[in-house]
Amino acid sequence: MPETTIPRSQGRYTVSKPSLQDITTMPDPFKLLNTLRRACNAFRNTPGRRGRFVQIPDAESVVVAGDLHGNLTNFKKLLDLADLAKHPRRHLVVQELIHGGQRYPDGSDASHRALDLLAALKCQYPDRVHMLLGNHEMAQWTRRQILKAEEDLNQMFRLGVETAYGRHAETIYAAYEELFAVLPLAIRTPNRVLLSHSMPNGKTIASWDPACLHRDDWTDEDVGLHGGLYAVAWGRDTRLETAEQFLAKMDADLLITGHIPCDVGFSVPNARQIILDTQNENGCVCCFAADRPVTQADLEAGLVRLATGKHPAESG
Ligand SMILES: [Mn+2]
Repeated sequence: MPETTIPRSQGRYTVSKPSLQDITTMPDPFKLLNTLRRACNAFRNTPGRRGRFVQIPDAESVVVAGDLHGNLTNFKKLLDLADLAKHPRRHLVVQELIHGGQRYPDGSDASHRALDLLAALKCQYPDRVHMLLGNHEMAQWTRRQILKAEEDLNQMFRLGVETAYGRHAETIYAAYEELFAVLPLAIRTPNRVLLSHSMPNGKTIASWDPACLHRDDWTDEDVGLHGGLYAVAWGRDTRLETAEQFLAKMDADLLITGHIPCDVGFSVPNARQIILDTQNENGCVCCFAADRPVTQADLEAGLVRLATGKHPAESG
């Protein structure tokens, strides 16, 4: 697949033009619809789920990725690395699958294909595959405008669904919205590692109420600019004191988030938190034991760069 890096003024995405074959091998829309609906049910029925929070009841290990933004190459590498078939007590967590630089020849956003892959995986491993709602999915779902380089990302996503599914696009798009509506925003592993896309910022954390995560329903206020769910998807704070307050409210010890771009695939902003970014060629994930206590150093030791399959320190 030929790749070109678009000019800086258009953002940091790498644009890939899929071949004709990619387009002609789109899944049958009726099969996809069935898969998406089954996946939605599986998300609703995930063991340990309460509202938009999942307490993983039992796991030997967890593989968690940062933002993927439609990068199917990295998504497939992640699946190879996680190898869920061979590790029956391993869980996989992905986040922020949509928007970004993966485009159809007409320029529309091809990132919906990552949702298709996720849905198939959720059907295959309903108890062990998870996705965290990112701010981009939240924006698409709540129709809050999100721009990058003056491009309306929600509209580009819709156009991509139309490019792929033509007259079935509206029905498929509605199924994606249903999927967004059931995705959790926080997951806690058995050994108290909290996984979320982001965290509320320092100004709001004191008044932020985790109850918003424990309800199945939500209000416009929850997902609005000052809402509790909005804060978990859109925050930009990475200070230790904020992370500690968030972890205390979520009854967890360590935090792994995405959301913030990291050129080297990860960042360690404070003594409780690791940020993962899995969307580019340096993309990293974290693989860690979930059946025993872990430290921040253990989580750092579990970093893997997808391109090399090695710890980023060994990847050069
Ligand atoms: Mn994000």
